[in-house]
Amino acid sequence: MTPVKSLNHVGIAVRSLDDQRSFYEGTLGAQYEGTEEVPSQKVRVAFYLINDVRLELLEPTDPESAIAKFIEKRGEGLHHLAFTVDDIKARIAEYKEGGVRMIDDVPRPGAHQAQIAFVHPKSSCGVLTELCQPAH
Ligand code: CMX
Repeated sequence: MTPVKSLNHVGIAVRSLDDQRSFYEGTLGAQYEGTEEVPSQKVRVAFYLINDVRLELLEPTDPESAIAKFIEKRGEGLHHLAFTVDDIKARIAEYKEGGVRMIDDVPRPGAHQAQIAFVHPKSSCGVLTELCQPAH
């Protein structure tokens, strides 16, 4: 198996991006990088940087969003870990070949024009895991 490159971001499900801003920016002192809508995932995301650690806060934009369902069932909180890869199609093929259960067989568009694909939490110790190939 080809190792992932690095931790890309930590995903946190929230009801409201605006309500969390004072904690992440004001209390933790994280650097706010901006907000983006990701229609394919039915979410609005805000990125914060703490040195080289990036946090992605995810707010649902639709009751059918995976994030809305997550919050409904489990409440707000840690949602996923995303790892940087440099050839996402090859990694998906490799993982499937190795018996890893993928949610996405083909990459889908994520924030910042990245290509993303999720490993099912049943294949990753209960931690929803995202592969992320940045646009640049
Ligand atoms: N982390 C860990 N486990 C999770 C989870 C999460 N974020 N979300 C769901 N689960 C677990 C559930 O607890 C459940 O476990 P049990 O069977 O033990 O109860 C299992 O996964 C199945 O969950 P479910 O509620 O029956 O199924 P859902 O319809 O909610 O689907 C999942 C779950 C993970 C397949 C779905 O949320 C998904 O496809 N996620 C990937 C896409 C996504 O999360 N997009 C939002 C982020 C977008 C972005 O980063 O841009």
